[in-house]
Amino acid sequence: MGKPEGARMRMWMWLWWSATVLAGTGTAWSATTYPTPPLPIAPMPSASQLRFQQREMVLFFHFGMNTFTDSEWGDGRADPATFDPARLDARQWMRAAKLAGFELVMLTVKHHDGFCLWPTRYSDYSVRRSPWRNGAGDVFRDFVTAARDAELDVGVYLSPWDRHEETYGDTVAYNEHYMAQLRELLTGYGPIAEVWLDGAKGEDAKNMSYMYTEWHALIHQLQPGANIFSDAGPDIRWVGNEWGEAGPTCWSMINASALHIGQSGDVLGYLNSGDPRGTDWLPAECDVSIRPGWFWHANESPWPVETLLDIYYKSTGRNCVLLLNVPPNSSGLVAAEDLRTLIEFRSALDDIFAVSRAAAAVQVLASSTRGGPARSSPFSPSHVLDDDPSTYWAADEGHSSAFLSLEFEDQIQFNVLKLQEAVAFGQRVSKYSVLVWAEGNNDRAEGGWDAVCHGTTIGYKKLDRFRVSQTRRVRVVFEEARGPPIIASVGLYLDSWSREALIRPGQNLSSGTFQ
Ligand code: FUL
Repeated sequence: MGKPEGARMRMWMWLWWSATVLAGTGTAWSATTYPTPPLPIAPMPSASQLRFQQREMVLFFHFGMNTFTDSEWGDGRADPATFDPARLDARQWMRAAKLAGFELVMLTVKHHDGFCLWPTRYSDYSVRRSPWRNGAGDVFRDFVTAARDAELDVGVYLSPWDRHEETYGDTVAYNEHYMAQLRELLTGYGPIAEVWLDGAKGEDAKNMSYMYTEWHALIHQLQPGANIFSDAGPDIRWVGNEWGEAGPTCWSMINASALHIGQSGDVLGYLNSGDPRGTDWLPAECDVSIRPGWFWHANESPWPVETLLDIYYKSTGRNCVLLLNVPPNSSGLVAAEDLRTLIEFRSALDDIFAVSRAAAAVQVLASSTRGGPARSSPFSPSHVLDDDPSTYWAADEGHSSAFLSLEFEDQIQFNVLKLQEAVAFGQRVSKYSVLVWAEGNNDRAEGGWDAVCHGTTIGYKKLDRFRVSQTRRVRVVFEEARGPPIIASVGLYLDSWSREALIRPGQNLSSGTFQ
């Protein structure tokens, strides 16, 4: 039989009281009514793709025979005796990576010329035949050891096009050769976080087919945590240019069936912006060099830090990962001027993003919140201010347009907005605006909202720059989305580094995001 009526009543009162006290004011949930997290909207990222996006930047090192021959695409005929980096010190490369705040470093262990930076058993065109360390050196080993010591993850670029290897042109023999080299690299050097493959090929290249399906399967078999980059994935896609610029609209989704490695000429725009109806989660990586060339050349210098910042805003700040190349010089060191630029780049980023003005908000209001507007809600709008990417505000079911308002006690000043979706639930927002409240004055007695920026996609991270605004109230209106918006973070910053006129490769300078 049940408990007597009085005891049952007291139990319910106690449950109600403890839930209310624990939850603070407003609606409280008992265990049975606790609102569930929202349904994701497919496609969704894998764990390693999420990890990839959270890194935000990767440091690329182009180093090899080209470093000594002043070339970009070696023909595979340079004498191995030419490779002799007298002061090679991979620890210095890692110091550069750490100072600049990178977590993953990637090396070109073989570029198109076929010269191998590790003593492969499958070719005689390698460091083994060079005078460097009397042929007993292994650049990749040094690289991996230094990276592990510095707690950096490792990626590897093994060029499919090989201008030296004599089996190149024979489909079966070369695929066997390439896969044997992949095996050496993926079994002999510990965990590999990224494998970078490209479809680049000269017009004079011998005709043959690469067995991508088998390559990809082998990589995932040997290194299940590795993301594979190529024009077409399967884990990371190319952004469609080599100057590090994603489209202002950039979805992590795309239809991979429309992409083919090495045949991206017709789909550069598609790669650049992704596809809201895409069935595959394939976030983009934006490769760009700190200098005009991918390899080090004595007569080239790094871009100014303002250019790097602009690249950062247009890659990391557009839902992509920036893959920045810093080519070590012929002594085997990152050149002093590159190091200086990297350090300046880091201090600019720290200077801009260290303090979010949004953190001073006394209140964050939302047009709706999943499960109801309780302060203790697991989906409360206040989560957009914490630094925890796993907490988020979720608009209520059925509300694919919604807004967040941040209220401040004192006026704040900012010219950069950061928005982050909780992309583990799929990418959703396709149109938003940012409004600031203008206090009443002679022209406008009542005050009103002014738009400072309009955007389309958000994704893992979106950064917008606009004129300096001063206000006590900021409202982000999510106008259109594939479902209720789920926002992990809102940040407001003051950037005094960016300039409207920037010198950068391959870009129309008048098309900045300033308004
Ligand atoms: C391209 C190559 O042809 C360039 O030399 C460079 O390595 C760049 C990152 O990828 O496909």
